[in-house]
Formats: sequence, C-alpha cells, structure tokens
Amino acid sequence: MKTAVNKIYNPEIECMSREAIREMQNERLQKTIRLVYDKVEVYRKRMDEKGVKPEDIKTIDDLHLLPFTEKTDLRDYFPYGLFAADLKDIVRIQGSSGTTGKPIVSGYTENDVEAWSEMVARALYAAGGGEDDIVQVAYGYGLFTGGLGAHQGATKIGATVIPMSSGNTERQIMMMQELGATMLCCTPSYATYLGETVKEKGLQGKIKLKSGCFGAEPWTEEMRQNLENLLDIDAMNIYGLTEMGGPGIAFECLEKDGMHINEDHVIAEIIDPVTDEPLPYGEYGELVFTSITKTGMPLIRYRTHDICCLNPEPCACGRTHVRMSRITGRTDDMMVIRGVNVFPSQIESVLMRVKGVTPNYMLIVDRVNSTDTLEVQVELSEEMFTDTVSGIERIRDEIKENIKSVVGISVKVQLVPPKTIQRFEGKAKRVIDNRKLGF
Ligand code: DLL
Repeated sequence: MKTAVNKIYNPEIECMSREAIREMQNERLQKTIRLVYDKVEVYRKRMDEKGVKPEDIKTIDDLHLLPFTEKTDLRDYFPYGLFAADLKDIVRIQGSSGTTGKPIVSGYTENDVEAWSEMVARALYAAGGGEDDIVQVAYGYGLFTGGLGAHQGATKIGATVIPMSSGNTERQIMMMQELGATMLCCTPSYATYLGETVKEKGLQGKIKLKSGCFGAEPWTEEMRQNLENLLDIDAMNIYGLTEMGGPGIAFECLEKDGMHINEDHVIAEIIDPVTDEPLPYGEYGELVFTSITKTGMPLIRYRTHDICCLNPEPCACGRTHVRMSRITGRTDDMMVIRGVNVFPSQIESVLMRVKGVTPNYMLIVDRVNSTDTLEVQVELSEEMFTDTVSGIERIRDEIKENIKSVVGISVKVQLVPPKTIQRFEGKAKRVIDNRKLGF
C-alpha cells in the first residue's frame, strides 16, 4: 500500500482538550437553542409543550430535556418550516429523496457552507491529502451532498479537483489514469466496482491513487481490505447525512480506528432506540446529533436511526474528538427473519471472509407458507467459477454454516456467475424484501 501521511488540518480545534471541547459545546449549544426558539416555530412550540425555556439549557448535560427531531419532521415541515434563517441568507439547498420518495431538504447560510467545507477538508487531510493532490470526485453531484461536499473540501485544501460525478466507469478510469488522480471520493461499493474494473483491464500498476474517502453507505472492515488491495490505497471511512450538513460530520484518520466526530460543530449522543434513554460510551445504540454552529437549519437531537457506539479516548493520531464506530446497521434496515433480528452488515461480514466469492451480493427476503425465507445470492469469483462442482458446493456449505453460526438462522445460498449481480454507482441497495410488497 502507498501509505499516506498523517496530517491534521486544524490542530487547534481537532486536538483541543476534552474540557475545552465541552466548554465550547456548552456555549454553542446555548446559542443554538436560543436561535431555534426565537426563529423556528416548531421548536418553540415543542419546547413550550415540554416546559423547557432556552435559559434552562446551560450545558450538554441538559440535552435530555430537549425534544427529539425526526426525519418525518423534515417531511412534514418541507420545505422551509425548519429554517432558522431568512431565505435571503440561505445560499444553498441540498437534499435527499430518501426511500419513500418524498424529499427532504437542508438550507445552508454562507457560514454553514464554510463550516461544512472545513469538515471535509479535515477528512481529506486525515487521509493524507493536501495541495499536491488530484482528487477525483465520483460521488453524484446535485442535491445529494456527496459530490459538492467532497468538491468543496478538496478545494479548501488547495487540491486539484476532478469533478467526475458518479457513473461512466470506463471514463472514470481513463481520467484517473491519464490525469494521475491521487485521491478518490465515492461510495465504497462504487470504489469496489472501479477497482474490479481496473484489475480486469490490467491497469493496477498504472493508477496513482494513494487514498480515498468513502462513505454514504454502510461497509465493513473486510470490504475495506478488499478495496485497499484492489486499488493499492488507504481506504478511509467518512460519515455524514444531509440533515446535519452532509459528508464530513465524522471521518477516519490513518489509524483506521473509528471516525472522529467534528465536535466543534455537532454534539453526538447514543440513545436506546426503544426507551429513548441516553446510553454510556461504548454501548451500541442510535446516534443522535445536535447542530451547534449551523444557522440555516440547525437540528436539535436529530435521530439518525444509524446504530453505532462512541469512544471518547484520545486517538494515537493526536486528535481528541470523540470517535464513532462503523455504522453496524440502521434501526430501520433490520430484517426480522423468523423472529431473529438480522442486519445486512452481518451477512456481508460473513461473505467477505469466504474465499472464492466477490463482494457483490443480494439478499432476498420472502414469506413462503407463512414462513420467512432469506436467500443470499452471491457472485463467484472468475477463478472459482471454473472450479469443480464439489469446490463450489464446499463454498455454499461454508457460507450457510457461517451465517447460521454468526446470525443464527438458516438461509438459502445461491452462487451466481461473475458479473451477474447489479453494480451501483451511488449507494448500493442490497435487500429486496418481497414480504413488504403485499402478496
Ligand atoms: O450519504 C452524506 C455523505 C456523502 C456521507 C458522502 C459520506 C460521504 P444522505 O444521503 O442524507 O447523506 O444519507 C445519510 O447514509 O444516515 C447513514 O445511514 C448513511 N451513511 C452515510 N455515511 C455512512 C458511512 C450522505 N460512512 C445516511 N457508513 C446516514 C455507514 C453511512 N453509513
């Protein structure tokens, strides 16, 4: 691997003491609560209903007094109902379609765009980036925050940006090679597809990439290994969501040991998704964010539905901001199969450890004679495809047994020929649940 160098974009902030971070958060929280109470009717009403006044919120320990914000609120008050700034001060709208199709949007003031750009700049620096780099942005440009978010961050660090947007794989690889891109920003599934294509074309020695920031969808440690091998890079995780501003809310450094949350801009909590009670550091639960610098559309205790845990220990890289683990699932992507809770990431993790299959898979859930079924379709590698029948059967049994022991359910495994499972240029969609189709 062409190992990238550890760099810190804003050491004064990223390495400040825990006490100083806390003090900064307390002060910024008070300001934000005052702002939303004065400017956003929904928040004022909800706080009044709970009997909480802005002056009751003095420190982050008072957060639990505040109401949660849900994704449905963004839909219900679409488009401008949660904006805290006048439209004349909003310089950007970004959004996402979500799974139900009804859009959600977020509004940014100039300050918000500036803060967001710095968050991504920190992520790119942490991945070894700088002004000498050529950053290929293969996240989609548009309302989705990936493309413009990475673009702004790369511009901020003075790098050369190639704004490819997603798709057109042949052209991506041609440009990557000809222009000598050194960093790549896209979803991990698209990066894997790019990597597979590079390998197939025999171009592995001709690509100059050294690292990349990959996010917008869940991925596993095994998928990282695979991607790092395919492209000979350091593959870093980057997290974010439209509602809080986009990519860069948290990012990995080269220690690859959790994502540093930009705590000067957001406060993170973990709650029990059932009881809604805050959970201590180290325990897995639902991630909840409060904006503390946004002025366009600050959100209070926003429930992400993403599951992870937090680690407050300082990192070996020197940064002190709390780290979040990989997202292990979403409270809403859990499949309940014959009463057992199953997350797609658990299955992915099993598949990635099996030799002879590729990271391309699809999970098909159905209900046959009142019994839930789960079929795992996974692609064989080119080498394995031409192997003996008994070799292929061995792989099938290995997958079945490992899923049974890790997840606790029996599944049907279908091994399919190479390149037959759909590839994704943006976020991958790996579950088809026919039970929800109502027949
Ligand atoms: O996906 C923002 C983004 C763009 C993040 C580029 C990173 C890189 P949304 O489209 O609003 O925003 O989707 C947000 O995607 O709540 C998570 O469920 C998921 N997600 C984002 N990053 C990660 C990650 C962008 N690194 C939703 N790991 C979030 C796992 C992620 N899930």
